[in-house]
Amino acid sequence: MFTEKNVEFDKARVVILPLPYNKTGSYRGEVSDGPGAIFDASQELELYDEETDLTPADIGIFTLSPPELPVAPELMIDRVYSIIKGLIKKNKFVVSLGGDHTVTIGAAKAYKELYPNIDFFVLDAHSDLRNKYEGNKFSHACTSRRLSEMGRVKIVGVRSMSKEEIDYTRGTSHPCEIVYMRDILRENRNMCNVLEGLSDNIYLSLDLDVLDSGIMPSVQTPQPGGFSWYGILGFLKILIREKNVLGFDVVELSPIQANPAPDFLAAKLVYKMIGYKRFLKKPRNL
Ligand SMILES: [Mn+2]
Repeated sequence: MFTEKNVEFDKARVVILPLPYNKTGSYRGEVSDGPGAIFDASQELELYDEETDLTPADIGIFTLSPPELPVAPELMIDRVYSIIKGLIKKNKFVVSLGGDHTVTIGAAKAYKELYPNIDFFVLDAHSDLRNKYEGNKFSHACTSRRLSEMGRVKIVGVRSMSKEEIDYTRGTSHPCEIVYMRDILRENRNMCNVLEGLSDNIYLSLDLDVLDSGIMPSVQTPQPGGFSWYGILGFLKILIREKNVLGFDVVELSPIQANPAPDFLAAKLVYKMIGYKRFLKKPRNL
């Protein structure tokens, strides 16, 4: 569904940008296959959404061809930044599909430049706050650290981090806050509390490993104890209703051939998020 045959680029309000980048990933898997697998699975989904009783695709969704991305992370980030900046200026709501989480840095740079008061909301099992990982400042393990150098970042769903990372959040000079998954599950932090202190304008980055590894094994570094399907939907609904989400990415899908269910989950999640953005937020919906 992510490209309806009768939708032209000029008429589409939502543009899907596949970013099959895989330079810095660790452990295993081909994260560069993620956007293609999400696109393929999207073709099998119903256009009608039974939850909202509406058809989100009516807005016009157009999927771009994957751009040529340089291998060097700094150059890739610059390329992603300029593509996304161009799309925002054309009044497109951009949905980026990774690929390695590093692509988020390019997207964040574009949004921060055009919306200086924007905050970054990251859903991720990992805090990704290392300054360097294996000597690389642009590893996927450093994404939120790079975001925190651009603006305020709230990282939600965390259940794995290093001592270096917790020490960084305890420093006073960096506008960075962690919300642990265990606290969300204990329900001693409801969603409205989690949104406290954030700007109205939000850029959202969703690393699929924030989901429980039982339903989302197709990631490079799976973590137990994450969001359920209805858990993440409930969370996203409140975020999208309460805040002005200006764009988002869904990253780190590393498809497992023998198990396509996570690819379908990712495609459906993206479509749900487009639907929520369109129908829950008034008057600033899509
Ligand atoms: Mn992660």
